[in-house]
Amino acid sequence: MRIDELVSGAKTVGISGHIRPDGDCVGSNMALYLYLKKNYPELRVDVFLEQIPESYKIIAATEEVNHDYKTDVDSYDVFFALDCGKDRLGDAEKFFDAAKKKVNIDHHISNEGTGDENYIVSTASSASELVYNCLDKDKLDADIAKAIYMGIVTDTGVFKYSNTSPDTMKVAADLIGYGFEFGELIDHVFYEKSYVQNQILGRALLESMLIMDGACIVSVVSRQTMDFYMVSSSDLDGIVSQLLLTTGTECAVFMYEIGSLEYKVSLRSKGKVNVAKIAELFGGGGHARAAGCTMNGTQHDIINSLTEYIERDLKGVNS
Ligand SMILES: [Mn+2]
Repeated sequence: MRIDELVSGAKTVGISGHIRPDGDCVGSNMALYLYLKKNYPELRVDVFLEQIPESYKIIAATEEVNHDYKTDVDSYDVFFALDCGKDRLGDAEKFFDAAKKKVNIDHHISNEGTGDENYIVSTASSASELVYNCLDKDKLDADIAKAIYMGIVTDTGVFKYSNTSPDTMKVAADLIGYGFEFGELIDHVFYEKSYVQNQILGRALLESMLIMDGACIVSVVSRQTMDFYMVSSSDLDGIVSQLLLTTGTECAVFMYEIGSLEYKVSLRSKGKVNVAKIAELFGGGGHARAAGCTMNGTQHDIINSLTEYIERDLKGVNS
């Protein structure tokens, strides 16, 4: 897929990604936005995203993102859905549906392609890596490279998850050649935490429990605790990964309350447990080692439901 060919002749282009944007969503959206603004100054380009977490605002032009989903364009000539299928575009889905040409670039295995033109590679590290593949390398600059790099870094856990391939590293190598402070970027978007983020992390670790003879670690944060520390869901990023760093664990479950008897559940695995399959059973999805879903019930009900499947994988029943 070539972006330059797709926008050839277009006057208006819209871009959006999934609700509750993560680093890859912001990175891929901003990279494409910056690329089009830089190389096609005549083109009207709008990028629509929900509120962007503060740490991702290190990327250029994030203040130009349209958060209220209001536009005077009835039907975009081209509309890009990045890092999701059209069903997860939230308020931008109507723009996608109305667009003259719909383009979908994604790396989620559950996405079969929801555009007229689709570039879906489930083995790719990130949507950002796929966007990079579609761009003309001679038309990039440091700001665009930095946005793509951020998407790759966040979706690979800094080149650590199994979705990191030799191709990913080659793309990353090319990107740092454009010249930006990649060490500072990684610290800022990945390792640095606000004071309250560190507090809630500490609280989640303190209250975690080892189950299944230490093979699985579980932690739950209630709405009340979130309110006490005045944290939002994005402040909880990284907790589940830290839980999985506990020696001897194969699987980590982190959940936080989003409503009455309703929890957002994050699952991580070192490999023996396929957490994507488990999340899918409960209407969620993701990757074999990192997945999530929303579940209803008391925290004990939810843990019991999950542990049945985790245990099955640990005993190798499914393999
Ligand atoms: Mn992604």
